[in-house]
This record gives sequence, structure tokens and C-alpha cells, in this order.
Amino acid sequence: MTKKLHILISIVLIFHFTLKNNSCAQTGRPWRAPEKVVDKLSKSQPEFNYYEDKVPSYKLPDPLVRPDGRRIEKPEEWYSNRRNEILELFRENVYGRVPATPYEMSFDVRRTDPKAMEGNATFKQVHINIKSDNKTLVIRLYIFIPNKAPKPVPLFLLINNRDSAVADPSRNIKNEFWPAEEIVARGYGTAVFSNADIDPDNFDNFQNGIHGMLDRGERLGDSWGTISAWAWGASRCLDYFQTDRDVNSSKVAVVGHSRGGKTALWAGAEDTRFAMVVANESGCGGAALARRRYGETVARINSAFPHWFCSNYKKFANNEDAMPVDMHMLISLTAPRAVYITSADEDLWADPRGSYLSLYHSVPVFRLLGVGAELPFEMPPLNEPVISGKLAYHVRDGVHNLLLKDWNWFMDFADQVLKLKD
Ligand code: GTR
Repeated sequence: MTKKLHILISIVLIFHFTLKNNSCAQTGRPWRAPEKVVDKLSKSQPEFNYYEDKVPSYKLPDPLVRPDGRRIEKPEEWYSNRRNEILELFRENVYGRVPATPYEMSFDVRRTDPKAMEGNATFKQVHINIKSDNKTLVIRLYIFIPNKAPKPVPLFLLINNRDSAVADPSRNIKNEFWPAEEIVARGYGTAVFSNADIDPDNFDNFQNGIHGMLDRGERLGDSWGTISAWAWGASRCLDYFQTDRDVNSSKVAVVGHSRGGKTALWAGAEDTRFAMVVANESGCGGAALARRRYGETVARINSAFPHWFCSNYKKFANNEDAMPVDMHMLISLTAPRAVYITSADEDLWADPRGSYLSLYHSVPVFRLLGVGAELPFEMPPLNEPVISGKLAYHVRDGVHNLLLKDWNWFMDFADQVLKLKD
């Protein structure tokens, strides 16, 4: 009798622990900043905050409340008023306004190779020529179209803010930053351009690049900065895709890492033709909530990179609560299209928690516009993407970078949101 009871108790216990362990393995714990990294960064950069409990309390502006206090209740009100109001606030206070200077644009398909990537892809090299006032600027666009996939294909457009070799169109040098072979193997087209073709990434008082061509007269507080110029360049690539029969221009995802991630968000806000925005570790001036003042701050980004934003943005250095927007409102400008925000475990400079919260606080706008999305307040565990409706987020292990692991998750998400039938 006692022996039988023992056996029974053992079976119950084994069953109980197996279940418990399984459930732990499946759900994991919500991500938290690794203590070791927090301590290390706090020591090496004591002027920046990396402690969650030292984040100041703040109140976010509500994307669904108009300046007169009225609440937006219907999608039509968002589309006819509120969206534009928020877009204007970002133009005025953060990224600046694209000048109205006229220009001419032409596309020159310089080279086509139908047997690229060992016959798996067709390669195209396109020059986008922008002309104004006897000056010409060339955006070099490199495209791979999967040969086996049905045309037109959905496509990932990468804003390349790294050394041009990482996006080597000859594919002699391969880099996870742009894993073109892997993207093609999954049935997507992919294209890349260098942000420097549009505007070199250095402060020269806006003399070079597209600024040197289109800017007229004195610079104003809301004159466009370099991020706005790069985002404008991404839209010119989309103009080209609209002429290319191999590309489904209504299914283009714009992807950027870090400063490129900030650019991707702004490109998606300014240009609703982008079907999906991927902002990888975009941080301050990208997805991260400015009011949290965690890691990089508005003061620091403006002093280190005075050319990225419009000069009005400088008013919010150490004065974040005065901003009429915060970055959840930038993400809400993507709605009801798809958006993927990411962070990396050791990249606390870009504030993973603040980036996730930004996405979280944009959810009411997506829901108003009919996107069934729900995100938990707690973050997903490390290396476990959370996808809800048209929203996705992950924290990858490791440092600040764009890797194949990130891309694979972007493509899993795109399989759900871009590969749907028109
Ligand atoms: C850093 C900058 C970040 C981020 C990064 C990058 O130095 O502080 O905002 O943009 O550069 O682009 O890699």
C-alpha cells in the first residue's frame, strides 16, 4: 500500500515538474536590461542613465487627442486631421521640412544580369538621377529579384549607413547586414542604396549632397536635416519601384539600422506608399521615447550629430517634457501599415524598454484604424519576437548590429503581413 502510494506520488511529482519546466522554456521571462551591462555602462558613461528605477516620471502626449482637447473617435478623423497634425509637429520640431524646390528625376537601368547569385536572382543596377539648377545627384540603387518567385515580388529596401562594402552588389563580400542571398531564397526582392549618395553623414552646414542642390535661402528652424534627406532618398527609390514590373511597389518594406532605423521610421511617416517599416535598434530620435532619458538623450544626439535633425529639435535638449510629440506618435504615423521595432540585449544606449513602450503606446492608433493589435506591457523574453496584428518587436541577444537573425524574424513577419493576397 505504502509502496503504491509512493509510486503514485512520484508520478504526480514528475508530471508536475515536467509541466512546470516546459512552461518556463516556452514563455521565458520578460526581458530586462542585463545588470552587468547596466553597471558597466553606468561606470563608463556616468552622465547617462542606465537604471530603470532612475527613469523620471513623465506624461506622454496622447496621439488620439487634438490640440483643443477633443478625442479622435473615428478613423476618418485620424486620416483627415490628426495624422497630418502629428506629421506637421514632427516636421516642425524634429526632422524638418523637405523644401518645395522643383527637380527633375530620371531612371537609368545601367546593368541587368539575369544569372546573378548562381542563377537564383536577376540583378539590376539603377541610377536615379536628380537634377535641379544645373546640378545632378545620383542615387545608386542595387536590386536583386528572385528568379523563381512569382512576379511582381514584395521587396525589402535597405538604407545602407555602413561602409559600402557591406552591401556589395557583386556579392564577393557578404555581410549579414544585408543578407541578400537569404532574402532572395525566401522569395523576396531586395535593394540597397547608400545614404551618403543623398547626403554625406557629416556636418558641413548643409553644403553638400541634396541640401546643396535643393536648399534655397537662409536655413530656418524647421529646414530639413540629414535624416529627412535620407528618408526622401528612400522615397525616390520607391518612385523607381513603381516603374519596375518585377517589383510589387505596394509591398515594399523600408529597413534601416540605427541612424538608418530613425530614417526608416521617418520615411514611413512621410511616405505612406511604404507597406512596412523596420526600425532596427533605432534608439534616440527613432523609436525610443525621448522623455525616458535612458541612454542617449536629445541633448547628446544634437551635439554629436548636429546635422541629423532640424535646428528646432535642439530646443528640447534637457527639455524633453516640452516636446509636443514623443516617439510613440512617430510609430503611430505608420498605422495601419506594418511596423517592426527591434532592440539588442547589450545595446542599452538605444533604450530597448523605451523602444518597446513606444510601440506599446502606439497601439490605440492601430486599433482605431482597424488593426487588431494587443501588446503586453511587459516586454517579450530575449530572442522571442512578439507579433500582434501589424506590429512586431524583438530583443536579440548581443550588441548593436543588424544580423541575419534579425532579418529572419523580419521575413517571418513579412510572410504574414506582406505576402497576403492584394
Ligand atoms: C551612435 C548614435 C546613435 C545611433 C548610432 C548608429 O553613435 O549615438 O543614435 O544612430 O550611432 O547609427 O550606429
